[in-house]
Amino acid sequence: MQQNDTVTQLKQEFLDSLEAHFAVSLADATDLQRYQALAAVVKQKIATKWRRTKEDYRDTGAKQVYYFSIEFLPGRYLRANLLNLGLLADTEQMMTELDVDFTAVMEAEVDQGLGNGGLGRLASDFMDAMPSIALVGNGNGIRYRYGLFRQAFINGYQVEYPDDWLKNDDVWEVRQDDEAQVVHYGGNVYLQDTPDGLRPVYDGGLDVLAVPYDTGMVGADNDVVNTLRLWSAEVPEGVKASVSERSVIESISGELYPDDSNEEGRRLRLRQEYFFSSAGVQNIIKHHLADGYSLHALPFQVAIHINDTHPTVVIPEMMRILLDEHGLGWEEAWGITTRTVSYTNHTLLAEALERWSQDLFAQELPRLFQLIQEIDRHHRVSVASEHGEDFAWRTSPLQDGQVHMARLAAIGSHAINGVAPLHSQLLQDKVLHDFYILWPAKFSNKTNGITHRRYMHAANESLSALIDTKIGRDWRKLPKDITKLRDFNMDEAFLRELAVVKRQNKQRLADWVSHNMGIDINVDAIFDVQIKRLHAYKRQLLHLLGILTDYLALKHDANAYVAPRVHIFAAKAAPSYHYAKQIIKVINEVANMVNNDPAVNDKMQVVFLPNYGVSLAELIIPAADVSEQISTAGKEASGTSNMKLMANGALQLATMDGANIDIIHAAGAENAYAFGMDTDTVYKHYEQHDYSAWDIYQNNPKLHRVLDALIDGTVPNVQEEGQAVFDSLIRDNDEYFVLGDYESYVDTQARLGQDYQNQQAWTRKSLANIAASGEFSADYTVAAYADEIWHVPHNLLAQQESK
Ligand code: 7GP
Repeated sequence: MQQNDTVTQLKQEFLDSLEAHFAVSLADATDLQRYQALAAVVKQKIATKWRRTKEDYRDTGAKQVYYFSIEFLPGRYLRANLLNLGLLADTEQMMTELDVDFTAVMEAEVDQGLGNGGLGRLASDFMDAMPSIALVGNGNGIRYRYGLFRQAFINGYQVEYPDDWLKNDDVWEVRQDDEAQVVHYGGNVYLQDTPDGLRPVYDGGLDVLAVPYDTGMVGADNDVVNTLRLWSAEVPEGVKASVSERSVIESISGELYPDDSNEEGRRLRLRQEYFFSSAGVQNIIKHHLADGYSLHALPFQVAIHINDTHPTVVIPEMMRILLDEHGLGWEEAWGITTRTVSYTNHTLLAEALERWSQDLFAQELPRLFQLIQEIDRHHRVSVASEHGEDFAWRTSPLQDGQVHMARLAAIGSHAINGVAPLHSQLLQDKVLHDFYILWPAKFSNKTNGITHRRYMHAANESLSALIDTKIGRDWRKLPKDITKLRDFNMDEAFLRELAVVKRQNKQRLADWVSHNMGIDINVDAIFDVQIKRLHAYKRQLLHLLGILTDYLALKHDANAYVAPRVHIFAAKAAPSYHYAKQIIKVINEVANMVNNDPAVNDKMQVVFLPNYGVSLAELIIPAADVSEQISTAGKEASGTSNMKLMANGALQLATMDGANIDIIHAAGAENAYAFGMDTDTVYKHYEQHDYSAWDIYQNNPKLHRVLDALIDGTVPNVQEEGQAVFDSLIRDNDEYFVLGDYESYVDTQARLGQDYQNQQAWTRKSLANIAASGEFSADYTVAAYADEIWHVPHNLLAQQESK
């Protein structure tokens, strides 16, 4: 009865909203109008909780967490918000009653793509987890005018179009003019003796107004709504800016720098980093003081977390404010700063550890540079006596004309963590080893997590509902409860139902592919999925060599045994990452060749879905049978698609890297397909220089033939790209050991293909993965940050106990 009331009320609100906003009836409204009208209704429901949450935080003086991240990758909000508000089912019913295609309405929302990949999506998963466990945590980032580019393929090449995500306005955000902050760049700075001590005097430079746009982050089934604050760069009021000055200023929040792990950002990127760091810290301190707290209370009232090194300038910026604006002494300011800031590292790739030229840094941020010099001096003095000059040298923020951001982050924070056990170990043992010697207690591991709400409850409603029928609904609140599903692994009827759900999800994806790409894929085949940024270390290439192996086997002998597979790729390559784009071209040409060859067609197909993003992930993941997590061991910090895919019942085909290890352990080795070199072997090869791609090529005739196919015209239209791939593997000795893992990969694929033929046994393995996925919930991850790093309360345990 009550449900019907909610549906009736929602219906009225929705129709009223359509009329109020657009003066249209439902029948005449476009999907976009329907979306915007419904979103406005939802926003209204969020608003009250949001206001109350803010008031509550202020009144109780709760310690606040601020998660600083240069990327957030929220995807669409409507469905996730409805789910968390407990209104998704009612809304679906309302739409059915109104005879409206709800999917089309939801798809009218553009994906907010203000991030590149794992790091940005993790930040958004945390934004979902924090309010859901009643944790006082806010996001702080940049409101890029243009998100990551929209990807299309033309002749198999990646083409990048601007992602104009604000074209139709963003329904969810609220502009907060009275919270704006001025951020200063460049000019000259000199120190003047004043009665209060040395004070900087600024001469020239550029003032930029940072205007925040806030979005409510809705907790699941509670009354908590936290804030994601994204800053936009504008010309300060009253400043006469020339056209070119204006464009310099606006470019600061103009577009997401298409950087992911290895591309170098330059001047604009540094400006962006300072922009949201400075605006955020200034604003936090302003409120802290306005609420009546002393600066010394900062570490007790505020935790600032820096998501990788991009916001590291938070550290010298905080020092600047405490010293220059509030006259604190160095030691007290340093104590406050380091006790407030904590740092997560997300990468082991040496080339991805941020470094800035000191000249550039000093030009753009002259006062901060002075402060970093001072931090550097203090650091050297404090470590040299015990550890020697050499040690001081290689741990100093300033070395060889560069500013080393990871070092600054390690020195200026009280906690440093990696994102999976192996990764955290490697940080301690290798990448940040010197800092581990200095401060072992700063180091910890916080294994990444995902939000099952978005990736499972919402994206895979039929699976979630089926699970409810077996173990009730508690697991939706307490993800680890999903292990109860293990009791049903001999329940044949249940296994059949699971298989039916998987098949429906595969059909849904197949419909999308057919509609958008004009390719009809075989839903009886294994959906073999690799979805992630295109990067050499992630080795999409290894997957491709496997495909070519099957292809050549079938061409040679039409009866060769190859389990039918649809190979599904989705990935963006950074626009300046030439090699990654060449790999895309080769995959697309192989796809073309395979898909148009009737001789192999019933056994294999290859599709590369364009414009990978959160919404596409939500469609692909529920449909996956196999999750390819095949990075070179020791290179992938954690991975998170691995967790999403396991939760949806895909089996991992994986190297022992990042969180793959933990997933395999949780699901049971017999329910995954591990292969390839481990980290020790990889490191030994690097150290002993004993790896020879050439020898492998010469000694493995099958692989030899596959590689030749890239350069002898077998794969058409890839003269240049096929050669580039070949050269990187053979001439440049295959930095990521693609060939070293080839044999093991194809053998494991063959075994997997055999196993798939026994549907029941396969589904049982799939069930084991789903049942083990609970521990990878971001709710637990965030709770661990809260308990061990931020020291703020949450109610995850309370939920567990009250059960
Ligand atoms: C990624 C890591 O590559 C991935 O392994 C991890 O799961 C994810 O962060 C979340 O921790 N890194 C990035 O996306 C990135 O931009 C550059 O790293 C610092």
